[in-house]
Amino acid sequence: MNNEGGGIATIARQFAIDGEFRSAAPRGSGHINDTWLVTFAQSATEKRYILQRINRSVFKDPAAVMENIRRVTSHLREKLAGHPDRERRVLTLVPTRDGGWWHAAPDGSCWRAYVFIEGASARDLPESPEQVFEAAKAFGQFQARLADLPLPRLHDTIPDFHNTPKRLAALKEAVRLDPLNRAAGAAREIRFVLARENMVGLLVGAGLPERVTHNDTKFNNVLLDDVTGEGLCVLDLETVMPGLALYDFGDLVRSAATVAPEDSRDLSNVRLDMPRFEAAARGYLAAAGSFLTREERRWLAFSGKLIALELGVRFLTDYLSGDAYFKVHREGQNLDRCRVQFRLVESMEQQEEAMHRCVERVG
Ligand code: ADP
Ligand code: GN1
Ligand code: MG
Repeated sequence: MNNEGGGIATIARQFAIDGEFRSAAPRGSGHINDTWLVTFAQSATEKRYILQRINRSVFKDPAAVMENIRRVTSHLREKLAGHPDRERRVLTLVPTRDGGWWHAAPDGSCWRAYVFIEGASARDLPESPEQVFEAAKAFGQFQARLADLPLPRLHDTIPDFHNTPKRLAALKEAVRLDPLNRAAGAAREIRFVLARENMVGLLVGAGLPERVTHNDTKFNNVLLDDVTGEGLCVLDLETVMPGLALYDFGDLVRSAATVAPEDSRDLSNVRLDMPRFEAAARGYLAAAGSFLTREERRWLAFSGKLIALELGVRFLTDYLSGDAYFKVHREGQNLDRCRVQFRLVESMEQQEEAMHRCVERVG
């Protein structure tokens, strides 16, 4: 991902940004979109923005995605009225010069821009339980602030995104088709999933309330303040849509209550880290505890295991299908990612009782 021969400058100029384009550099480590940090000279200073190319094969309806983001950011902004640091606590979309919220380029690609939030960072892995607490609190607050989002219902930007039974069905189909003859080399992982088939339908079948949820609460989708360490702003809003509160807690647990990279090839230090899990539960409940039902609380400890299994299934499906969905930077990376998630599942199975006790203690 480079400046693509000045193409980024041309795209950036489509947005209503004053001043002269200066530079563009790739940003972040997301698996789906392409993100650049772009700089414009404005009088004597430089101002920074985030420019993103929306992945069109993942997000089939960019207009629906952008309408959701627009509604969600406006609502969050209202909720933060009067907050002295409001501009750093919610994403600000930059309109295009022709008054839209996204730019459709002649080559069919779709782009959006945000004001860059200064003095804050997103990390792939937490450095401490305190950082996990802050991220969890920010995601809990995000759900709390969106609980009274006025109707209509948000668009389902990716239908059945966290429908684990359908994710399993897609895996079985990939195994059946096996276009690259990779299934034999992943036989252990396929067996691992089949042995856990009975857990995939538990959350969707639990009769839990539908809420507005983020659905991609990976640790690196929240900015932490560089000075105070506070969980400042939730990012990556394309999958904000109706869902279960537990999807967000579960995804945070699998990405933050851990000490190893998501694609680690050394599985020896992949585990559910209990101090980080406790921090996730404390942070999330500090913000979301007021609205969660007793039934939702009952599933908190389970949700991390389910989302780890589901994500492992998704990585494995993509590996078998030829790595068309998640970006890969080396051969076998999606299989490595799958193995990490499955190792996390095993670790959570081993610590299930302790996780339940922890939720009860902090809740
Ligand atoms: P992806 O879908 O590729 O994960 P994200 O929206 O999460 O894209 O953005 C990728 C990275 O860009 C983030 O992890 C963060 O470092 C940075 N980023 C995104 N938006 C902003 C923003 N408004 N201000 C500062 N940094 C941002
Ligand atoms: C993708 O875009 P990013 O990197 O934040 C994926 C998530 C996965 C995550 C795994 C739209 O998130 O569902 O949990 O990778 N996003 C989408 O790292 O599929
Ligand atoms: Mg992201």
